[in-house]
Amino acid sequence: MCRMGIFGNSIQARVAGKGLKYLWNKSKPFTLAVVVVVGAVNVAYYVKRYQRRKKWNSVGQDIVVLHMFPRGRFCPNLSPFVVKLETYLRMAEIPYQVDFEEPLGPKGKSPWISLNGEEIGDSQLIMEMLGPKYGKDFSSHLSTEQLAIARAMRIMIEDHFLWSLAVWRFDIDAGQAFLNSIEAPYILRFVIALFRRRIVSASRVQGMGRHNHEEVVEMGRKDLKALSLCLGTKPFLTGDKPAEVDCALFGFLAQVMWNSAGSPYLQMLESECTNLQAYCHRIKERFWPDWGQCLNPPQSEIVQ
Ligand SMILES: N[C@@H](CCC(=O)N[C@@H](CS)C(=O)NCC(=O)O)C(=O)O
Repeated sequence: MCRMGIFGNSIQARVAGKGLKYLWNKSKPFTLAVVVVVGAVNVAYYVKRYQRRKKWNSVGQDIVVLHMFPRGRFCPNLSPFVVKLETYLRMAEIPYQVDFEEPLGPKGKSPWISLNGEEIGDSQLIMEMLGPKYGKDFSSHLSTEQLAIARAMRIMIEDHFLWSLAVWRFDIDAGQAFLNSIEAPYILRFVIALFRRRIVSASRVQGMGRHNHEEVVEMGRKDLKALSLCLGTKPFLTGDKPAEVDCALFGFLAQVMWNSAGSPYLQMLESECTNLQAYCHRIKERFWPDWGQCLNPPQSEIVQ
């Protein structure tokens, strides 16, 4: 159901109004039955929504509830932005709980958080809000030039490589590696098939989806190469210490490492860009000692 509830916005309300008028002229009892059923569904939706919020608000003061899609089989999440934010919560040692019941938040995207009754969307905005609130700044020692490079790398990965990865995931690979990376019942597989079509058409609107597959892959490879060169032999992007930018980079590289079997990007990490592979393992070992437990199904031994 639409997150705003049935007839939750004015266009929908107008279309519904016209539809009801038409039905009313055709058959009054049938129209009344439709109104009762739709009303009941709406009430049930809002009751459930209210109950969930009551539960999230009772987790405790200053404890973050992180809302996300279901866990993956090889990586804690198939959304790079979820892995980014969860890695950050771990790095900043901010107490949090996870929720899978409502993965899409106030901006219609995942991840989002609830904190002390407030609902906040967007991984980056959330991190920028949590840092000062919990007194965590992992970039305070960086020069303005380092900060500028970190931002450029993050945007390259989150706003450009994202599309090369999305086109590979949902178009070139037709969702195969994606579906293999998640325990999905058949109904969810159907939803994912619809989601896949949406992403492919979004990639055309964005522009990446208009290139041929070779061009898309080459663009993604160039991004990874640039990131690999920028990382060089440093343990983390900006030096010896991990910073916020590493969470974002890890979120994406983790998708390549663990959720993109057979991709040209994974091949690259295993050949030309082994420093990115080592970087992934470094961050995983440091912030995800319970990695196996965060998979679905949980794994007791270390999954590479
Ligand atoms: N800028 C957002 C991007 C989040 C995002 O694009 N999430 C995707 C999953 S990777 C999503 O929720 N997609 C669902 C949709 O678009 O309906 C952030 O940093 O949180």
